Amino acid sequence: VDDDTPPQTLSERSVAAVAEYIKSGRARRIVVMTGAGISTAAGIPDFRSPETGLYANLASLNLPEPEAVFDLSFFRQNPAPFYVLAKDLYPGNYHPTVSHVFISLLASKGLLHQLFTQNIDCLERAAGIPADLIVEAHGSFAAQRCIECKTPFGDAPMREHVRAGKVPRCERAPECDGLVKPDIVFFGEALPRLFFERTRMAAEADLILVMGTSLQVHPFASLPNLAPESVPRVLFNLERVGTLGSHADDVLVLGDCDAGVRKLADELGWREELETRWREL
Ligand code: CNA
Repeated sequence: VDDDTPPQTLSERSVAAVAEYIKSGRARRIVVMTGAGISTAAGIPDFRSPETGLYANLASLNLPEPEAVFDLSFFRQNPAPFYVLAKDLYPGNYHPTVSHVFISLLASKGLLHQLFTQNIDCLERAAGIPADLIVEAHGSFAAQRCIECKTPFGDAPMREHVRAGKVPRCERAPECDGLVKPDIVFFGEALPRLFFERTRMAAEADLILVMGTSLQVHPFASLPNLAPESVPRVLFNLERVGTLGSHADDVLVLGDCDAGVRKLADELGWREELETRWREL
């Protein structure tokens, strides 16, 4: 869109105007869409940032290609690289970021309609966002099961195996002995049913916040396009992604997402509350 095209909903294309829109009470159904970029400040590398990205780090594991770590047929032959990654990413190792806490603040204020996350680090839950407002589009480490007979595997033994760097196997052994995998969506696997049940929430949004995602993985990548064009969309990301910036009411906040979120919190008068909550978490 031409930068001169006047917005329909916001008074102007700025963070201040987004804050004004929220404060006016017209944004009651805020839908947030997140990716690995909101967790990098916690110390978890994203996938695609060169040098620091997870794919770059996985080079040391001798994978045919980095994506293999999330490939089911590769996992069947060699589950070890996934469990190296799992040991690092396992919930409990990391602290939620300011961006996670901002989303939990939206929830506390009754403004969060739905959060769609691609992350598997469970930091949304750790930040106190109510479970029913979270759609973990690519699953998470919250539960695990046998890839053959689908029998669930306990949380406590899972934690033990991951910590010890051991690959867990189905407890129905010796009959089964299949590999156990967290309910993380691997390449070629279907997304959780909840994702499809909740996409209508994205269509109902009156404000969309997209944070820390390259929007390269489908069908997640099309979520920001489901609401009418007059619905403001704000992108907090290092780079411009997807169709963000092409609507007259899109606001691009390029740079570190925690910095962008702090700017919005300042404009909303929520900054102190945000910092306090983050510190006390
Ligand atoms: P991605 O493709 O790695 O993209 C991350 C995006 O975030 C890029 O556009 C970066 O420029 C941007 N970014 C990185 N750091 C920041 C920052 N501090 N502030 C603002 N923007 C930043 O990751 P996506 O989530 O888009 O890709 C989808 C995959 C990655 C999902 O299936 C995830 O499961 C998977 N993943 C998850 C985690 C996690 O759970 N924390 C970590 C790594 C990968």
